Amino acid sequence: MTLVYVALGANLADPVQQLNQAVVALKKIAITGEITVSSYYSSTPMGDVVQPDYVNAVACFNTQLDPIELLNSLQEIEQRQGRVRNERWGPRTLDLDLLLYGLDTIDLPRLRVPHYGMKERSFVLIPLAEIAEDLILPCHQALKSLLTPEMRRSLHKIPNRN
Ligand code: PH2
Ligand code: MG
Ligand code: MG
Repeated sequence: MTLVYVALGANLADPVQQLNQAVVALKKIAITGEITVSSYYSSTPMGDVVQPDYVNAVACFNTQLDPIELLNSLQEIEQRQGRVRNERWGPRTLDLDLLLYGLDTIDLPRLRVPHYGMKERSFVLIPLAEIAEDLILPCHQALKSLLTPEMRRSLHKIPNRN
């Protein structure tokens, strides 16, 4: 059994509803159906593509799936919710990124864990810190040491039901 952290993001087709639906799906792959989900946050898009603001959150749960099985499950959920893989960093109905798989470091063609961009992204670190404030990353860095006041200012909590 492994404790995993997954980042959720959406900016199309009713993003809050997309995240709500994804949370229901994640519960089905979590042991005993228990997951912890951060608040939902509105965040401006990272990258150069002009697109709507994102709704982002982070979820954490225990699973018996191995990393590739978990990745397959996450991609299945994305696809069920209408994800079309097109532009890099472009808009999407649902993005589920595996951030952490226990303390494992994974470097496979399909899967790099910890997620390569997580240490710089406010829309990952702020919700992650909300549900795991004392987390130590596999590289031995404390999550708290990565947070800056600018990161905190860049995100806004929003209601998780609409
Ligand atoms: N995801 C992207 C590209 N840009 N920007 C924000 N704010 N949040 C995201 O989840 C996001 C993004 C591609 O995965
Ligand atoms: Mg992704
Ligand atoms: Mg992503």
